[in-house]
Amino acid sequence: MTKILILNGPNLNLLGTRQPEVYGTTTLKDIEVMCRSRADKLGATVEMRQSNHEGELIDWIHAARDRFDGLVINAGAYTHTSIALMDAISSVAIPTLELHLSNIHEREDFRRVSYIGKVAFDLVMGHGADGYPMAIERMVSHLSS
Ligand code: CA2
Repeated sequence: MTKILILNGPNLNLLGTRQPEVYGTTTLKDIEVMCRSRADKLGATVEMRQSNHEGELIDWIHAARDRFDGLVINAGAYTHTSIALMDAISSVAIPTLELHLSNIHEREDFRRVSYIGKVAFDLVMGHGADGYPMAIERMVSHLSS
């Protein structure tokens, strides 16, 4: 069975509770339920985690090496700053999909740079919470092709 790890970076624990005009009203827990349901339909399993700490995200990526077939990551603001996360993804060589709630190409200039994008095979952005099950779908189809 295909096993997918979904990682969420800093501040995404606040989803659904602050700035609903930017990030919507769906909580991360709701998103986890949506992902699990989509994965079930596709014969896959998902594990979802969130951390506000770069090092913890890196440790989880390292540990994913022999445990997961694919990584879906919304690295939050680390997307635009973290060469360390990019290197961690390269080092484990797990197929990785970059995910964002918002369209990072239509926001501030500093959000246009993505280190995650340099090591990801695909990008889903601008679909809010619906982007998560969409990303699961794309990951499963990538892994089966
Ligand atoms: O659009 C996305 O998914 C982002 O990864 C979200 C990050 C942002 O820094 C990236 O440029 C794009 C910010 C996550 C903050 O999440 C919050 C959620 C609710 C309330 C406040 C922040």
